[in-house]
Order: sequence, then structure tokens, then C-alpha cells
Amino acid sequence: MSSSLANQSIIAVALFVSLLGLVTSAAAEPSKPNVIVILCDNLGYGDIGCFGSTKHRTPQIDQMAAEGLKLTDFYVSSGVCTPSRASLMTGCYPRRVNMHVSARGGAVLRPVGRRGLHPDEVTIAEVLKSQGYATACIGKWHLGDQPQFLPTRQGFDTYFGIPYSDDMTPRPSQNWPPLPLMKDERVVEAPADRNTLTRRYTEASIEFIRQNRDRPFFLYLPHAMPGSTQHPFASKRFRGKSANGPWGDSVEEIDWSTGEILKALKELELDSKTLVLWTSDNGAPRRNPPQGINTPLGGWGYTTREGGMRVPCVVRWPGKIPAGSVSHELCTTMDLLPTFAALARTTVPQERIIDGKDIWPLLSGEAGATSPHEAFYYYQRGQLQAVRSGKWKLQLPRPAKGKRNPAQELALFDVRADAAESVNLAKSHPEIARKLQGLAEQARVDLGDDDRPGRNQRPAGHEPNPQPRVLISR
Ligand SMILES: [Ca+2]
Repeated sequence: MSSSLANQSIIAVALFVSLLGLVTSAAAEPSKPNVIVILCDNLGYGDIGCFGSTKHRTPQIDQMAAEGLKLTDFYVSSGVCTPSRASLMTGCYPRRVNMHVSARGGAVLRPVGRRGLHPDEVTIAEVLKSQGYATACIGKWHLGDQPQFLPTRQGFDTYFGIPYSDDMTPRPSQNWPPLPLMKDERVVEAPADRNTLTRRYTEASIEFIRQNRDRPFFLYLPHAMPGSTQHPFASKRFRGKSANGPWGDSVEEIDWSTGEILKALKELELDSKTLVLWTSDNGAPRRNPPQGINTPLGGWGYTTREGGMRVPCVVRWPGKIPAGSVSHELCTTMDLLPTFAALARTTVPQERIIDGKDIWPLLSGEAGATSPHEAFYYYQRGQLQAVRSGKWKLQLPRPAKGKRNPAQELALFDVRADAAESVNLAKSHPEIARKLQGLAEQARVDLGDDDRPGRNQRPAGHEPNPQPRVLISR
């Protein structure tokens, strides 16, 4: 063999070995996981079995918890829909993205509204879409009902659902249209048949999963139920069947829905490739007679009490998240965007502040993993009302503001031992109270408080749309 031939052989072998290396490393690189977020509307901390409900039968969600992780100290950023959902989508506090109040200063967006989540904000769907994910939003959006604010303009390939709350039906003195059920940017049914929403959202979700079984997908499923009406809706199969009236019926139908989705994942052999996170957008509101349950937390939805902002959360991903695990570390819906971005092997937007953190160490049960948040802030609309750090929650003093906002004294609670916020420890732990007041002051500077603007609120905020119009079928 001539030396040049020998050299060529060596080069060929080297080339082959390095190609082999490339092939094996590509094969060894895990595919990007699918992500499913199931978000209930107004469902309370104690409304499902694995979080203590004795009234509602939720075997599917309980089984999901047994196969995955329960987060006991998981928070939403607001006690009401719109700001809570804005945070979930963007990883930011509502004030950061200027979604803490509606155009008229109300707590949530209304139909035919002037505002919505600013199109320039970066959503989870946009982050994952940029990484090759198929994306769908199926359910309640509530981040703007005008075309420029719809899910289809915020990174979702497809949308199916009602763009706002299910109780926003025509009423005198409002130009609200019959409740619109939309496919992408078209109204396909009005008024929407609310009894069948949970069933139809479930069917559409499973169809989306089937269609995208061979590529990574992100499914955002914000249910309409138990929702905002005095009489939550359910399919005939579930109506009148629970021990807790229409509220319980709708929760039990959501449990069925969750089971169907998990069943579809198993059948399609996607179980080991899919993270499913199940939670609620805020706690159960006060009703008379009572419907939803926040026990053992104190207070009701629409407030900054624990019952308003701490929600049940179950996360499942067989093989990656230890079965039957529980974490008491503080984490939030704002952490979803950074966590999912990391799972998709990308980063959060670098040119802007994102409040959420990657909580994969907590989800995956890494030894010694702790909350990435030194402080968590409880805002009611634009007002900072409380701050939590570790096990401590400081309720900030404030004067009365309207009937629904009574005066509050400074109060310190150990919300790990006293989730009902019943024993004020401010006098016995003045140094803790002082420390938390310092953290509150940082938030006032950064995010603002009431009429005081924050240094790092995004100035563009959400663009008012001067001439909103009623969405119609076209
Ligand atoms: Ca809600």
C-alpha cells in the first residue's frame, strides 16, 4: 500500500468515525418535550381530591399527582383572570406588562375592549414556536378580544374558544355581543353552548395532540370552568351528578377531561415525551351559598389572601419528574415561560426583564433545590398589598378604599404553618416584618404601587385600540 493510499484510508476512517460521532450525538440528544398546560378558571385550592377535597370526585387528577409532583406553594400573580393570565403567558408581573387594570381601571378586560396584551410582549407560545413547536390555545383567552390581541397574534398556530369570561353575556347598557365561540379569528357559534365547552375543548385538544404526535407541541388548555357564573356548566353526563351542585359537576367533568388527555398521550406513546401541568388561574371566589373551596387557605378569590392567589398545581412527566413527589417551595405561573424555554433548549428573551425563573430543579426533584424567589409580591390591580419571603407573608398596612377594600393593619403570618392567616406575628417578629418591608420597597421602585409608576414597567404597556368592534362571523 502506497503511503498516500494509506493516508487516504486513515482520513476516510477518521471521517467515518467523526460522522459516526455526529450521528450518535444526534441520536443521544433527547427530543424536545411536548408541553401541556391545563388551566382551570376560579377553581379553589381545596377543590380537588389530592389537595384535600372531600366533596369532588377527581380520580384522574389524583392519579396524575400520584404519578407526578404536587406543588403546594404555587402562586398566580393576581386574584383575577386577566392579570393572572398575562403573567402565565409572559413570565412577568402584571404591572411589568401593564395588564394589571383594564382601560377603564377595572380588574379584568371586558368584551369589545380597547386593550389587550401588547403584541410586542413575548409569550410562551412564541418562545416555543421559535423552537419548532406546534402551538394551540384551546379555551378562555382573556388577554384582549380584538383581532390584534388574539392568541393567533401571540404565537399560537390555532385558537378555539371564548376570548373572555363565560359570564360576559349581553346585558343592557353594554354593546356586548352574544358569547362568541371562535376558531382562530372567526366566530363560529354565538351564543356559545356553554354546557358542551369542556367536552368540545377536550376533543379539540386530543385532535391537536394526534395531529402533532411526530413533532414537539405546546397545548394551552384554559378551561372555561368552573368559571365566573353562579351556575357553572357541564355536559349532560355530569350535570346533577356531583355532591356539590353545578360547581362540583363542572369540576368532575374537568377531571374526566384530564383523564382523556392523559389516556391519549399513553395511546400515542407520548407519555415519556410530555410534561403536563395542571393548575388554576386564581382561587375560588366568595359565593352565597358557598361553591368553590380554598381550604385550608384563608380568604377568597379576587383578593390577595392566600385563598385568592395560591392555587393547586400538579405536574407530570413520567421518567423525568419523580412519581408521588411533593414540593413546598414557593414558585409561580411566571416560572413556566423560563422553565419551558430551558426544556426546549432556548432562553427567555434577553433584552427585557422576565420575573419568572427556571424551576426545573424543583420539578425534577433535584436534591436540595429551593425556591428561586427571594420575594413574591401580591398585587391587587396596581396596589401592592403583601409580600412573601420564605414562610413569611407580610400584609402591608393600607387605608380603606371603597366598600370592597377595607383598611388593613400591618400583619405578619407564617403561611407555612398558618395558611389561614389567622395569627398576626408582627409584634413578636419585628425584624422579619422590617426585612419584608424592605423587599416591598424594592417592588415599589421596580414595579410601582398604586398610582406610583415603577422604574421598570414597560412604558409601551398595552396599546389602546381606539375603535374596538364586535367580533362577527366571517
Ligand atoms: Ca379566574
